[in-house]
Amino acid sequence: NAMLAWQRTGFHFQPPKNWMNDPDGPLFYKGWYHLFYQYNPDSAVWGNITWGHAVSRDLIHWLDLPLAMVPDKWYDINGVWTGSATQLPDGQIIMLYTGSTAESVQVQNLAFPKDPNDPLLLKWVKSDSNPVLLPPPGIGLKDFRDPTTAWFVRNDSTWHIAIGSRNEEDTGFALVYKTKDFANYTLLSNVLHAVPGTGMWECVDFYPVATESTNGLDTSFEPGPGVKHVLKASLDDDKHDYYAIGTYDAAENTWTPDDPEIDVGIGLRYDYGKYYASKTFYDTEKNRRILWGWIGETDSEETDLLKGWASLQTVPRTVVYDMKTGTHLLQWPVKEVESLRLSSITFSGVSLAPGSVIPLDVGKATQLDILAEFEIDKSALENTIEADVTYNCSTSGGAAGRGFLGPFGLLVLADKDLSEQTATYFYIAKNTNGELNTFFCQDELRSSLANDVLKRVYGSVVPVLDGETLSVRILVDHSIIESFAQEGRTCITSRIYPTKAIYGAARVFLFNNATGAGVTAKSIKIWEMNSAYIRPYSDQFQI
Ligand code: DQQ
Repeated sequence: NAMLAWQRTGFHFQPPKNWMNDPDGPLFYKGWYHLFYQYNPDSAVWGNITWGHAVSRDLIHWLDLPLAMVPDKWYDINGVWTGSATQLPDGQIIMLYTGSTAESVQVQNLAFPKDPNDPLLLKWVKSDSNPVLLPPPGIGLKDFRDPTTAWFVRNDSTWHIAIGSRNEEDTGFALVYKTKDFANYTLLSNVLHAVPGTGMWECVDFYPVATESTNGLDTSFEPGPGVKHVLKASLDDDKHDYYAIGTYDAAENTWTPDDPEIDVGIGLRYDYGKYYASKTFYDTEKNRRILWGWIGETDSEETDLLKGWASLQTVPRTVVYDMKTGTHLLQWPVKEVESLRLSSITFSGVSLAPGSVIPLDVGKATQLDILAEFEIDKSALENTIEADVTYNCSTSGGAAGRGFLGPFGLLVLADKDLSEQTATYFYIAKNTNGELNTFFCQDELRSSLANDVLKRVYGSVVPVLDGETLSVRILVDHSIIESFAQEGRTCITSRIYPTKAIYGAARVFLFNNATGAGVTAKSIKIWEMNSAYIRPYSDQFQI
């Protein structure tokens, strides 16, 4: 089936076949980036979870290796679930992961590379001490999973790890354990942080960010001036990844959000689209922090079984503190992805009158990297007294809903008649005090003529500072669209399944559906993207 075949992506990581979910234990080791991932070797639906494993020199081209770990012990017989890697100062790698037992009890386990001299880390050994942690008293046997990368705490010379959980009142939180040897642990008496009503915290991530530079920081970097800590939880209840920026007090074992109104689980999301179970790691090679995220499917399970695979990983993103807003992180595709850029076409100063749709002739349009900048007419902004004060991407009419100052943006994976199109757009709302709120949204409602797929309008407010134009980057790759507004302050990922806007029929348009404002697309640069290779490993392979 050509339509289903077309959905496989060109430059996103996906195993050759079958089901994948969370990224696990990412790290850089002896010249190779390692990505492990939750994987069902038997089918395109979740189950029988093992650790798949792939390596790359550049985070773009991948060799898919044999399974790293399979459920073969009593403590992980029901699945080798999510975990994280820690690299000790002497180079040793510690892998901690959750095992699900035959009774579905969640326990934490330790594994090591069998041969630390093997840069590919092909073979893994599970520790004789396993399980190293059982759910502590008062914690549900199924509410104890996904250990973080460990960080070293100097005042008591121990390594600390966090594990997500919840209580009976549905407060989500991160438990913290300390250890010297990764086999014996002590539970700290208070939790790192808790937020009422957020439910089970999956895949907790906890890391420092520099507030005065864009360098990444090692996970053990000491709290202090010029450093803040990010706490992220994946909420099992609503399947989104929420982060907050705050201050970590290692001696007290507490983390406090800068702004309690945008705390973990109630404030900012890494990505407002289909995105979950993400995890960062510190790239020792290039001194940056890199974020992986699992992008599930929004089509039906039957279709996934038919096509024989399900899920993608995002293009890895660098994460830095946004020094301009001080409230957000900035996420941006790693610069290596630019090595896939082929020819480009530039457009500049394109006027978009209210109600216009303008095709952009870019040739092949199924693998693209798009950079676009927009400016809305100043007079319209100044003359409007009030517009769409209560706008909300998800409940709006999407790109078809017309307001005074939006929507305007791009249509990608569109066919020439626009019977299929996905809109990435800005929408400006203005309150009675003249304050502007800019929304960044992605509208999937007309992304596919198929009716067994979920289609939504995603998005949120994006801060736009004085003097900034509205800018967006969009990575288009067959069935995935990853969009980044204002240098990555707000991000949206969509899985979409066009039936007509495929192969040579896929096109790009600019549009302005505002009723009251002209918009200028100041500059648009569109690259056709090459494919990355993702090759299965063979024993013949020579490093
Ligand atoms: N996926 C894993 C769990 C984790 C969940 C199981 C998040 O460890 O909590 O595949 O997607």
